[in-house]
Amino acid sequence: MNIIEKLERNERLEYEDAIKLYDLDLFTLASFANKIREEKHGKKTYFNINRHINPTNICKDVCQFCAYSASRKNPHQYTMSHEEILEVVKNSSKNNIKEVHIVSAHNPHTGLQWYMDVFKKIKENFPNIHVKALTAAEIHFLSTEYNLSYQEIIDMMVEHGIDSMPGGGAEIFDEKVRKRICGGKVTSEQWLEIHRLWHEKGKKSNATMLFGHIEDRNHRIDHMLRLRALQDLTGGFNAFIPLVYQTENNYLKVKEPLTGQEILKTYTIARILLDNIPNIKAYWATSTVKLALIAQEFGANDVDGTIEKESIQSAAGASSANGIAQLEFVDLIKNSGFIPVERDSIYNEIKTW
Ligand code: V47
Repeated sequence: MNIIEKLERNERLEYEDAIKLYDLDLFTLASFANKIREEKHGKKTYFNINRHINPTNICKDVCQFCAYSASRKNPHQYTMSHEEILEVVKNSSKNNIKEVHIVSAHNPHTGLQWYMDVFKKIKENFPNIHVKALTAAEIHFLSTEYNLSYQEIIDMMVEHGIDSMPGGGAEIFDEKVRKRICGGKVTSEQWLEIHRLWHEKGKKSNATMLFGHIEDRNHRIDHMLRLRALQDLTGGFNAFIPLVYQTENNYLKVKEPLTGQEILKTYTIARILLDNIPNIKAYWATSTVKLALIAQEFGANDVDGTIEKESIQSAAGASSANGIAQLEFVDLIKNSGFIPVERDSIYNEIKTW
């Protein structure tokens, strides 16, 4: 049976078939991806009202793609105090945020409690704000730095009020590529193991994939299939987020950035392959707002949040430093023919705009 017949029958594709998907033309892929999107979500597009906080940029690891961490390329080191972080949350709470998304570098100088206690303080002061924090890469760093098991760190996270985990640190799972772009930090197996343990606690998380650097199409397929395999076991991933690689101010030189067509193909393929992950997020900070809106026709049903302040991708050239206004977001989704639905962090619907 050829691949089109398998797609028509909605059959689950394994690696040997899946690597043929990129050879299909974009609109063939889109017709299948959009059908699945419409079956699952109709014309709804989810977004949330949130605030990103990146409390420190001092990092023990050196990822070649990173422009955010303090380094020769970015000499401005900073570490926020808990008071500063709480002040940010207080100000953002006036904008009706429902979530803080807190991700740091791997700072060996602060101590474990600096990482953990701030979550408790946020929960005590703002019990209704969802805390999405600590990537698997941070958990691995804290575990090795402070000689604790992943399980112990995860138990602490729950005790300190973390509600869900963001999907960062996944990059590309292929071991050879990973060694070149971020050798030394959490391995692919460890990333998956940490999310498995988090899901076993009954908690939800997201999964990302950084693409458009030195990986090839087959590495992306392999990445998605490893996520699908874990999701079969746990069901704990809410969303898959392909992050488009931003090229500036880092050590990884990429001659040809991805075309819009290749990015859209990747959304369609994610929607087709990840039959068990409900939401495909076109994270506007890396795709651009315009492409995120177009991606709604190519399998994506989520465009992430208002963000307010973004430091990781904007350091590498993305135009997301100041987030996006709530009402602008709503208008853009509406004007592109979709229904903007504000969601909470675990995809309960809050308001249809
Ligand atoms: O893991 C670093 C990426 C990630 C670059 O879970 C870069 O809802 C592009 O994971 N170009 C952190 N990306 C951000 C992240 C995230 C973002 C939004 C929502 C969620 C979620 C998670 O940022 C890192 C890394 O892959 N990153 N440098 C760059 N040059």
